[in-house]
Amino acid sequence: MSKHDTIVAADVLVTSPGRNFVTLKITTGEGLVGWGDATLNGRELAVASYLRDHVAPLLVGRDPARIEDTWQYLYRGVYWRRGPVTMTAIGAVDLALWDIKGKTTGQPVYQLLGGAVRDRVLTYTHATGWDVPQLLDSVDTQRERGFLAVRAQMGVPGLDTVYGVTREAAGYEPAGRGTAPAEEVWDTAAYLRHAPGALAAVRDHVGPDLHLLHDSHHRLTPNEAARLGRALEDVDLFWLEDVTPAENQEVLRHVRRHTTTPLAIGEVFNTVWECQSLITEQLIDYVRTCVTHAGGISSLRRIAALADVWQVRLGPHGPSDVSPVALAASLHVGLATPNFAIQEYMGYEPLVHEVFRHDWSYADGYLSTGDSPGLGVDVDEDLAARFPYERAYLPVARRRDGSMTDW
Ligand code: CS2
Ligand code: MG
Repeated sequence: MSKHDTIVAADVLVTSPGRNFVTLKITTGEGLVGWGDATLNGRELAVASYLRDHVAPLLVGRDPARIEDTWQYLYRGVYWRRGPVTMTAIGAVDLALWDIKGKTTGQPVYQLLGGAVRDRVLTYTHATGWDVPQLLDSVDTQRERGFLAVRAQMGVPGLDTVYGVTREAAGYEPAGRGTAPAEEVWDTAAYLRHAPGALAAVRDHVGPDLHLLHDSHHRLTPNEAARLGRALEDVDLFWLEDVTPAENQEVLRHVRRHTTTPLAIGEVFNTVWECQSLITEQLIDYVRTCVTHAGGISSLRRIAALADVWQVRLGPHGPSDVSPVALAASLHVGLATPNFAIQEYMGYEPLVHEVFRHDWSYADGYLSTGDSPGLGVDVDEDLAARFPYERAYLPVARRRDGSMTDW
C-alpha cells in the first residue's frame, strides 16, 4: 500500500448461515480489503445501522494505516462513549484496519503485535447435559476431540429450561429465532442445590487433569456466589464465570473474601475502564473481554496490559455469536500476548466455516492461526448473500413469582 492509499468504501454485510452475523468490509483505493466482526447477539441491526449510517461515511477518505488515530477518532469523537453497540462498531473497524495493515505488509497480525510468545493458544469448549449422565457423555465427547479444557453446564431439577443447556445432545444456540425473546423460569435455590454435586460428579468422572470451567451467567447474589465458590473449591475449577452481575463491582470483594475458586468476568464489558476495578483490586483471575465487543485489537491490548500489571490473565469470550473473523483476531492477540491464558471456542456449524473461510485451525486442545497476511479470514460474499438476516433474540429470565432476574 502506498503512503497515500485511502479508504474508498466501508460496507456492512448481514448474513445468517444458521445464526446472524454482521461483518464490516473496508476497501482501500489500492483494492485491499479488511474484514471486521460487528455481531452483537440479539441487537445485530443496531450495530449494522451504527456502522452504515454513522461510521462508514467518516471512514471514506481516511488513511487505513492510521489504526490508532481512527480508534481515538471514533471513540473520543462520538461524545456518547462506551456501550456494546458503539464499541462493537469501533471493534469491527479496528479489526478490519489491522487486517488491511497485515495485507499491506505481508505479515499475519500477530507479527505486527510483536511476534509470537507461544506456538498455539489453549482453548476450551462447551459440554452440556440436561442430567448428569448426559453431561458426562458430553464432556467425554469433547475429551475425545482432544480438548484439555471443557466448560460444563447442566440442567436443574424442577426447571423446564436452563440457558446454555439443551435436552438433546446437541449444543445450544444462544439466540432463538422469533419476534420476541423466549421467557425462561429461573430458580437460584434449585441451581445451588444441584450444581455443586453435578460438577463434583464431572470431576470424579474425568480425574484431576482436565481443566473444568463453569458459567453462572450473572445469576447469583454476592453471597450466593461466595457460597457456590466455596462449595466448588474441591472441584478445582479453572474458573467460575460471571457469578454475579458486574455493574456493581464492589460486591466481588465479598465473594473474594470467602472463596479461592478462580473467578472470570468481562464478556459483557466494552472498554478497559469497566475492567479497571476488578483488575486493580484483584477481584478476578481472568478477564473475559471479547476482541469485538470491547473495541477491537487495539482495545483488547490495553486491557491485557493493565491485567498483566496485576497478574490477571485473559480468557476471551468466543461463543458461536463471535464470528470466525473475531476468533481469528482474538487468536492473533493470543499468540502475541504473554498473559493470554485461554480462548473460548464454542465451535460453528459447517456452513459458517464456508461463509467465513479462515486459516486458523483446532487440534489437540489448542487453536492456531495461519501465517496469511492480516487476520487470515475471507468472506464468501456470494454465499453470505444467500442467508438474509432472521430476527432472533436471547431469552429473558424470570423468577417463579414472575419478576425479571439477571441471566
Ligand atoms: C456465554 C455465552 O459463552 C459464554 O460464556 O456467556 O454463550 C453468552 O451467553 C452468549 O454469547 C450471549 O450472546
Ligand atoms: Mg459466559
